[in-house]
Amino acid sequence: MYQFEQFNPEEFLTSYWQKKPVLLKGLFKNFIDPLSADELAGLAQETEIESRVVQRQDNGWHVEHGPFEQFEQFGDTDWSLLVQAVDHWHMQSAQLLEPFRFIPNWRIDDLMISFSVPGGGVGAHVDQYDVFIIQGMGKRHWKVGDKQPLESKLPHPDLLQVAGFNPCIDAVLEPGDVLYIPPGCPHEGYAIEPALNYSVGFRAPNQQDLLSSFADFALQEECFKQRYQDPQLQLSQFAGDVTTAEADKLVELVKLSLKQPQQVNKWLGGYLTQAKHDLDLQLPEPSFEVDDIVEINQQVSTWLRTGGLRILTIQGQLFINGEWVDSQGCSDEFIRLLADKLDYPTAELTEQFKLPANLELFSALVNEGYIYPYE
Ligand code: AKG
Repeated sequence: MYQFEQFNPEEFLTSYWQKKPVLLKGLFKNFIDPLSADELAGLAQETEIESRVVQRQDNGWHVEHGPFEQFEQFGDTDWSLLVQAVDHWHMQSAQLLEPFRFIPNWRIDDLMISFSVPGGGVGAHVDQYDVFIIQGMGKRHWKVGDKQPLESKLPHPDLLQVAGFNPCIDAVLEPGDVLYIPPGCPHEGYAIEPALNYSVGFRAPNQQDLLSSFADFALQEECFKQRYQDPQLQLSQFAGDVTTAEADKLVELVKLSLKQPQQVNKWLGGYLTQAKHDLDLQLPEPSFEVDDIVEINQQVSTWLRTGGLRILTIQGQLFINGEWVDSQGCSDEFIRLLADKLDYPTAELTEQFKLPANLELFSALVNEGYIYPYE
């Protein structure tokens, strides 16, 4: 179980979150890596897991995408292996996200893990999202700047970097140190000795993301079909003109679709629970009957949510993995338990299973591979 040393989340949110970068020295005391460099390399062998190697060479930068069979070809210096969404595949690594849940679950995206040999790094760059970078094994020299005018560079088609920047943090990170970097702040890190780094990434959709997803929802659900009408149309002098009043009415029609809370919540719930990377669904074979669930609940100590699976509520409605889920008849505490926790202790479930609707929904989720028993 990972815990912060002396950290005040309220103070952090007020002073730093989305405002300025900060080095949180020794945020984890006696930090133990949840996996080894070899285990990370093993994950990078899998086709479902997104990975890449970024290498600095005399004549520029080289990027190669996984899966990787071996790494000898990259040599002893100047490269990093980066593996995306490790929390979906490696339970102990997923535990690293837990202390960051003072930020709502829907904002947390995934855990990217990098292994760097000395000199390894991805170069100076800017992210559009907040990130906490945890230093695991080894030491890495990091520089981070406040937002500033920056010149972009594309030394390789898959590598967007920025030219030199003025750092406000310039430090060698040791195991357990954490950097917080708001969106738009340039940063770069080079390993001094073989190093593991953990990037806790966040989601923050932009207008384009939201609008395109809302349009997809409208098409899929065949809703928002109200049409423009103008029974009071007046004669106009200019056949080629759209009047301000007409333009306002058209925009109003768009806004009207956003004023239907039931539909809007359904869209948002589906959108915000969509996984951006594959999930390692724990499908039981054959599927369980309700009675099996009760029996298993007596045999194990807890059940776990599949890594990276997103469960959220919006105004009491439950959404899981991009879908609205019918939770009629379930208790509020049970729904809160499902959405707020990532592990479900059997003692609490025994209590919740007294209500048949709770047990039925839980069984359905287990049979979807969303929740699985853990010793
Ligand atoms: C990031 O997550 O934005 C980073 O810069 C980390 C890259 C790395 O670990 O090499």
